[in-house]
Amino acid sequence: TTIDPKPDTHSAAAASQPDTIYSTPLTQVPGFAFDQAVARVFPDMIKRSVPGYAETVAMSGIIAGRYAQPGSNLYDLGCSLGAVTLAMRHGVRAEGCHIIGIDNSASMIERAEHYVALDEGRVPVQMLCADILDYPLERASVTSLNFVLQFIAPEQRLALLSNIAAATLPGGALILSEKLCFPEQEQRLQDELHLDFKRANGYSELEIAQKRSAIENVLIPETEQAHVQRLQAAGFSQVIRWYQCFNFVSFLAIK
Ligand code: GEK
Repeated sequence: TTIDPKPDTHSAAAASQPDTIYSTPLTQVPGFAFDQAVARVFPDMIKRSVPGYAETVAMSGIIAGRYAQPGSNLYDLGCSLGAVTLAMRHGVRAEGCHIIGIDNSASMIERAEHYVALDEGRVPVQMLCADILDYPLERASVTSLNFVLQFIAPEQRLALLSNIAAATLPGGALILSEKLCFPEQEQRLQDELHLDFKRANGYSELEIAQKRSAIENVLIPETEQAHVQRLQAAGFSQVIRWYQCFNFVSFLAIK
């Protein structure tokens, strides 16, 4: 696999506006939603909030290079602006593959289509505004859930993973990136480091506090053990943690 040398002038990351959504005091902080305001600042927001995000995106391209099978589909579920979609597009080497990005935020998909149109990759890409909980998947060789399962209601997570596993070809892969939670003592250490990361990226204490209250009950993290057990119960035979940066991890699950 060669790294694409083209300068990053068209991508969502290059075009992003700064995230100032929680910079002024709000009398009541509404629950977090992937609306137009968020879509507009999304690359800046996720880069400054999720340690290791850039690596999980870039390595999705490498993993797609190894696991994509000829004539199969690659899915980017909860694709937001399509960062993983495009990384996969440039990593795939097998012939006859299709990449499908799905997100239920119309604001995200509208922008994602724009970035896909600017990208010069040759693998066919389709961006769809749909709910990943009821979209039929088929002939999947590589599927990405890059920081998405954490936003799905916990009682629906096993059904989603089981659908993905059932649609995955033998030897196919799921990349699952998540914010984790830990036993009490480790939780405190990991939280501190994550907060330091946000401060180092220019978020104020007010922004951090208001975002925290907006995301509570919307982003529900689980332990590594819960994730690994559920991936196995869903039908994946091998699960490894290939990446971790503080409280953010990525698993590779093979059918
Ligand atoms: C990236 N993967 O850049 N159906 C479809 N989409 C959904 C659903 C659902 N039921 N629930 C949430 N989403 C991306 C980043 S962001 C992560 C993913 C974050 C979508 C939601 O609209 C949002 O775009 C995405 O999942 C989560 O690699 O913001 O921390």
